[in-house]
Amino acid sequence: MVRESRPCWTQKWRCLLLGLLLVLIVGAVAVLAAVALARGGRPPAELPQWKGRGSTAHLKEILLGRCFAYAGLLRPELRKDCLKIWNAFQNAFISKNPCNITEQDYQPLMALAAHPIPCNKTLLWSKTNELAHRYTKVRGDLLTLEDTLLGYMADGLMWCGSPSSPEMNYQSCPHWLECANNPNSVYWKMASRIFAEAACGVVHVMLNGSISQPFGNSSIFGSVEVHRLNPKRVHLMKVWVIHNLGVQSSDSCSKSSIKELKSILEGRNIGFSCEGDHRAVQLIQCVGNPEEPACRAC
Ligand code: N1C
Repeated sequence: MVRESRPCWTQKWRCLLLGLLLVLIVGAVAVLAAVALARGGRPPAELPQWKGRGSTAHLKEILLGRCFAYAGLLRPELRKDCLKIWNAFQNAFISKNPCNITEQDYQPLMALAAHPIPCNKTLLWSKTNELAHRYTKVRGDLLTLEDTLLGYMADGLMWCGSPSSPEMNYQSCPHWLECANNPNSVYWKMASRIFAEAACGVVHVMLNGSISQPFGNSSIFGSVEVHRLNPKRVHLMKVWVIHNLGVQSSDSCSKSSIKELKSILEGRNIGFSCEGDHRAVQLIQCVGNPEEPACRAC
């Protein structure tokens, strides 16, 4: 009897231990899966594949760094809370469909980051991104959107999320041809609208005379900013049409697209003036190309 009961006990212990081990393994797997799910840790392959480039690496660090640099060093009098601004920024698009972003999503961010812009200082631009910003850095008499907190923080960055994850999508983001209401386009359209609405006095715009349509009515300048200037506050738009150096500059102010801009402005009761190759801008172009014939004259 004793001999028979020993193996039976050993077997029972073995069964018990095996069962316990099984319970532990299943438990550990369940805990790991729960943690992964809570972190949204889905493998990257499950994120949708868009045609545009993905969110900028280290987006949070860059955006926060820029915010602290702007609000802490350049304009400390604005007293902005960069951590709150970052939270409002990410809440606009994280865990959301990147083709379905609305101005409402960005409303809290825009309210937190807004600050006044002095009259007669607004410089708008279209297809002259680099030159317009070189001009404002050198001259310091006009301000672009990138000289405000909203433009300064987001300049050159890309961002988007996904409804299936609380993380940024670093793989890809929708190209504007895939869907117009993507986080990037909605941001720039909204920030540009607010910037234009705040303008007063004389507003300048730098357009590219070396392309067939210096004024494009589907650009942000042509579709948003021109229509959002307040005629009660803005009385004149000074248009600068700039050509690439070395290209025979035609009389760009009489191009049909500039005439279209003139008629939109006059229809809105805003004055219009136009100048080809504004001298101060040309001199900035010449700094990089002193050998160009157009530059030798000076
Ligand atoms: O479409 P655009 O130019 O006419 O937009 C330019 C216009 C400027 O006056 C700015 O106030 O709209 C504002 N703006 C920016 O400040 C800006 N910075 C970076 C609009 N877009 C801006 N970007 C990016 O460049 C953004 O990704 C957007 O789609 C482009 C538009 O450049 P564009 O076609 O030369």
